Amino acid sequence: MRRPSLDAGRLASLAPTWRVEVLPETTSTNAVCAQRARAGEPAGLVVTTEHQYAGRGRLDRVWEMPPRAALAASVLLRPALPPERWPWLPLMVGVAVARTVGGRLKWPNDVLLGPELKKVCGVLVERVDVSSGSTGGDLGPAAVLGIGINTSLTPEELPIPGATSLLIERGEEVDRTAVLAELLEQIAAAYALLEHDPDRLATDYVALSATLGQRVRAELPGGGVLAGTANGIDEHGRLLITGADGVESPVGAGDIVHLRPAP
Ligand code: BT5
Repeated sequence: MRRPSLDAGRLASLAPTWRVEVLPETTSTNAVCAQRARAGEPAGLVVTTEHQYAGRGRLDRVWEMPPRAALAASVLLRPALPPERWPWLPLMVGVAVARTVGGRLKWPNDVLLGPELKKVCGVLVERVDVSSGSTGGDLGPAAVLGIGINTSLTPEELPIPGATSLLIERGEEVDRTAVLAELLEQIAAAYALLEHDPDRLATDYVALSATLGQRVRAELPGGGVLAGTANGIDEHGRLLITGADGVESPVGAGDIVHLRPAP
């Protein structure tokens, strides 16, 4: 199978908005990007690679991708957002990726594709606080937006049965450079909404959600489980789940399992 390298020349044309660096291989683009943020790198850096061999998921899980068969990218922002709007950053990235690949969102930001709504993309957003006095201190906190998109994995290469790739769903070769360029455009657009029109971003998020209206099980970070109907997103980006007892609980972190549509 043809698996071309990323086209660094084409990506260079996205400057000055985005400064894209293509690494031949690396542990984790998020780790590299966070390190650069700590060293004082301004917003707009994008780290991507042909081969990410120690990719990270949420909660210390691993993110796997064969060389050149997937896109791993980390985008550095220095959001000047009020603190209560930071939790919307991961949802904002979900909107941008869903638009890029034509997918739908499982809360908070897994991007699902195809008739069986399988996972084509995972997002890991990390905040980097830099103490004042160090190189990047006066730049304010950074957000590293880590995005992993399965572009041309074959069925045999999928790490879990619930995963899919653009190649599998579209049945045609995927140009990773074009996907990254479109993704960065969509991130710029969604981030502008988060800054200037957060209500509109929330409306867009809801329209792309595959979770709302579903019966779900939330597996909470502390080990608890909450079952019910997902029926809203609150102003902090939390998923609102109404249990059988009619009590509505906001969930701010955890894994959501879709059970079936609510009656
Ligand atoms: C995520 O975690 O979905 C966030 C993944 C973020 C990866 C990007 S790649 C660029 C940047 N640099 C990094 O180091 N990370 C970011 P989570 O929801 O915890 O899902 C992780 C789980 O998804 C794993 O435990 C596997 O079950 C599954 N998984 C691993 N690789 C996958 C893949 N390629 N496609 C679909 N599922 C995968």
